Amino acid sequence: PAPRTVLLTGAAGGVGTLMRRLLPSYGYRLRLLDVVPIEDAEEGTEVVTADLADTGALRAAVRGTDAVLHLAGISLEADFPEILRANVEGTYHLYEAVRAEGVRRVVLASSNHAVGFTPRPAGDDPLVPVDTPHRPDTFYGLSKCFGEDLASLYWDRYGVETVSVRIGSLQPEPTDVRMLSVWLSPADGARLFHAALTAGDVGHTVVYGSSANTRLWWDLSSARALGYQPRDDAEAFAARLLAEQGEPDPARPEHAFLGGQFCTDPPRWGR
Ligand code: 15L
Repeated sequence: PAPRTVLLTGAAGGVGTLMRRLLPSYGYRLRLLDVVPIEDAEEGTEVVTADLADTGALRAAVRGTDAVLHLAGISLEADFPEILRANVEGTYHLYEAVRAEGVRRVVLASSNHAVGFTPRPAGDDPLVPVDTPHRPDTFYGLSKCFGEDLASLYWDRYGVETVSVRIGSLQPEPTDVRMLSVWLSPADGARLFHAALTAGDVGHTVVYGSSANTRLWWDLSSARALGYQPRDDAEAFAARLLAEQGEPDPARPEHAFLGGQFCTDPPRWGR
């Protein structure tokens, strides 16, 4: 049966806020979890305010759900102890709660920064495949590599299914030339998460998360195999962004790799 009650972790964050508005139209009943209190939840939506380190509260939040969309964690670079606590230990606590409560599936917010030091394809180069080796560009990206491997372990050992989504840039509009390649529109994000929540027998599947961008760098075929049909293309924003910022110069290190600025001068959490 299709999942109905879905726990959304990190529901107060950037992606969480967009998704909690879009996913109910697919028929989901959302339970929202965040360490930050959520005051503006839709009528009738359950809200849990808890840290992932509070294992009792986390188990109670997971209990009775059909699936978890795990977006919680630090979303930029930070010092290693902070990444360790929020992203590494936090994701471990989430999977332990899921295993203990018998929840069948997790959709995990991984990131392109798990493979951020992969060179950008140019000319006739093939798109970056989903099984390209991990090449994290930050401790943040390294924590996403950990999350993917944790998901693999919990599938092989405990039969917990995961779709790990290496999200590009999920925000309302592309704001720089890199996003002409990696943008995931909010509407396509909801389509992709819905596909990841409902596709049959995913085991542990890794997919890239972006719209059908003309300048795509990576291979969306594993996402399409789940039933994802993107409708948006960042190219609609290309003329304006290229006029403002110019064509990216591949000789510059911030334009040489998938991760962009994360490879040179990563934006930091909380600053
Ligand atoms: C990410 O993983 C970050 O969470 C987000 O803030 C963006 O920077 C995005 O990647 C990106 O690559 O644009």
